[in-house]
Amino acid sequence: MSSQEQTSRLQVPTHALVRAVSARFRDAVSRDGTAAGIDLDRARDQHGLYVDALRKCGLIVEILPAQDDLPDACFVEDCAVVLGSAAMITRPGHPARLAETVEVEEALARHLDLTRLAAPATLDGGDCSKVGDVLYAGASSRTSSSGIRQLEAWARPLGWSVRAVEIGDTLHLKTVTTALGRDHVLLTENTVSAEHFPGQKILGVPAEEAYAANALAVGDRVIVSEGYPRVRELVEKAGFTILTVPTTEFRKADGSLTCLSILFTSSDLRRAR
Ligand code: CIR
Repeated sequence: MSSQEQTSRLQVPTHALVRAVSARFRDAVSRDGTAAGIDLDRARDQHGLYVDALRKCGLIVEILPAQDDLPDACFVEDCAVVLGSAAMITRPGHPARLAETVEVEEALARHLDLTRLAAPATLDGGDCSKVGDVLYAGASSRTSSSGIRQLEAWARPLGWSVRAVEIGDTLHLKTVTTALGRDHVLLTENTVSAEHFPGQKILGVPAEEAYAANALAVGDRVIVSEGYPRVRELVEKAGFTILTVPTTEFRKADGSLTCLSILFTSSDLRRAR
């Protein structure tokens, strides 16, 4: 791996791409039909607080307008996987979400070198987790084996190894584990094996706080969902600075913190360095 690649891997992101909440957010995909109970005003307030937290982490936030005919479109994470100055535009695994990539691709093209996942493969960004120098890919109902093969063919020349992890009927890999950086990983107990993550300090999330295993790290700051004291304590004790954001309405649509943004370092800034 070149030193430039190593630098980009360690880079703290400078930008976040998000998309405002659809007026039809109550029609979002949800396994237990809970999205029907979303309070739209509250969801929009919570999205605003999320954007505030991203800014407090020092990120420049680009907000795409809501797309009312795409109820799940605020969950932009699933539309792209970013590695340094490159991004793969995905094909989300739920058919109702396939059209969500169009505006995300337009926005990221201004900053990153793009590759598109080819049909009929599918892959959700929520299944992709960068830990150290490994890109983990959840083999889920949304991410196909051919999607993971394409991910690997794209990521390997960029200096990443890809490791597939079977996640059973969990929605996404990042539903149960997120990397915080500095060799720390949040992992819900009794889900995927900690042996997948050699050399990492595992912060075991108890079942009653499983939802909060999805946290969003930006450098030394970590955004944690409000109302999960054990996870907050775990992350704080590991030396990170905590920001909390309420996410009750996104949870009703099976979404959590990482799902709501794509973090990247702008190529404009890279050029200026
Ligand atoms: C879905 O089922 O696709 C959305 N309602 C939730 C997606 C959450 N995204 C994520 O975890 N990356």
